[in-house]
Amino acid sequence: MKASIILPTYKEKDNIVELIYAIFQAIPAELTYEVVVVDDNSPDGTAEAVRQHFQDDPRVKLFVRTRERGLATAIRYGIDHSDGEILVFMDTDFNHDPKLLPQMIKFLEYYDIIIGSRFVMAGGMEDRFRQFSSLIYNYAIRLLFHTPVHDNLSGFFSIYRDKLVSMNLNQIYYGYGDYFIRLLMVGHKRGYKMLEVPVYYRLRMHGHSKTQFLSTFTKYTLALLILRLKLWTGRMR
Ligand SMILES: Nc1nc2c(ncn2[C@@H]2O[C@H](COP(=O)(O)OP(=O)(O)O)[C@@H](O)[C@H]2O)c(=O)[nH]1
Ligand SMILES: [Mg+2]
Repeated sequence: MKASIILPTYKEKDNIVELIYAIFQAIPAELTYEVVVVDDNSPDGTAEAVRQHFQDDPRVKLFVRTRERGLATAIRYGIDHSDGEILVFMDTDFNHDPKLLPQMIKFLEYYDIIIGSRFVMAGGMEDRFRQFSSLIYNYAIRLLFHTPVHDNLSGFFSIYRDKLVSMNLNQIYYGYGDYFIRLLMVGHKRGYKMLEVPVYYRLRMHGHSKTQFLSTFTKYTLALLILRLKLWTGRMR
């Protein structure tokens, strides 16, 4: 069994190399894996940093997209250009702790999707404002969709490739982090068993968040309403 760790990057020059080494450290020795970086031609030289350190390392694949930019389509690109039977998706700013990788892979024996979650016991965020706003937003999502998932905005998750690609990915992978809400709701509708493991987001050490509060809030809310309609009318399954 092989795992592909998919890492979308935009302006993560000072995080990505350290993160990849941390992933090497964290992954169980007996597992075959690849690290797939999908960089959207970051102007800070993220791709160059990856090349410098891992050019000759067969475990690391680097893709640089020049025609398109966007988190969800970058992740989709990573799915299409990787070959592990197990897929794990992570942010590259150390919000998503690589030490959780063994659990996220192991528990797939028992569940369909493993989610790194801030809102189950021992999870959380050093940034208290974002923790609070995400918590409230997740309550709204749970009310609107009757889903039991506590962190629908996580984006840190693992799944078997065949279970993911059996979904209609074109209906899911567009926009920003809202793709994850769509993915979970389709999974929930299909009866996928999900497990949330606690993750604690430390503050970003390097680089900047690409999320702007007000515009993200508006975009996600619109995305949620459209998703609600599509699920009601049976246009998403
Ligand atoms: N390839 C790619 N990655 C992106 C893009 N926007 C954000 N990312 C990556 O997505 C992850 C989450 O982004 P981040 O800025 O930390 O957003 P936040 O976690 O919502 O504050 C990080 O690994 C970013 O480098 C993008 O347009 N293209
Ligand atoms: Mg982040």
